[in-house]
Amino acid sequence: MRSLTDQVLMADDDTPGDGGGADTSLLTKTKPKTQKPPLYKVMLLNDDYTPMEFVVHVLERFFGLSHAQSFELMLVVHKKGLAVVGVFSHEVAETKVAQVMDFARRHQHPLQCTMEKE
Ligand code: TYC
Repeated sequence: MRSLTDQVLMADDDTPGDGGGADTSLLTKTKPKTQKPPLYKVMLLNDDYTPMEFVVHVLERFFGLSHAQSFELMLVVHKKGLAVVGVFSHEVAETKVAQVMDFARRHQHPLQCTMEKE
């Protein structure tokens, strides 16, 4: 006597001697449709007028970096011309850019912040 489990397992295969039935054992592999949302790099651009301390403050305030990390990153922008200061979803990146641009404008500094799809 076959167990109930074995009977259920045999019910849909083509094992000879088990009474036949359609062979559904060849499964088509389907790609899981999980698409990750695009990410955006937020960049700070160098200029000749924005004070270094102001940029350090921006990095601490809007990007959650420590004072030491902010100072290091500010120097990268200063020396290289620009640097990625964070990678975010489209909505968060847009908010960061707007916050930085508004803060710089209110303090009358020409600091520029932009975003770009990764
Ligand atoms: N170059 C500026 C200065 O010498 C400092 C600076 C750094 C400005 C980074 C902008 O994104 C910037 N005062």
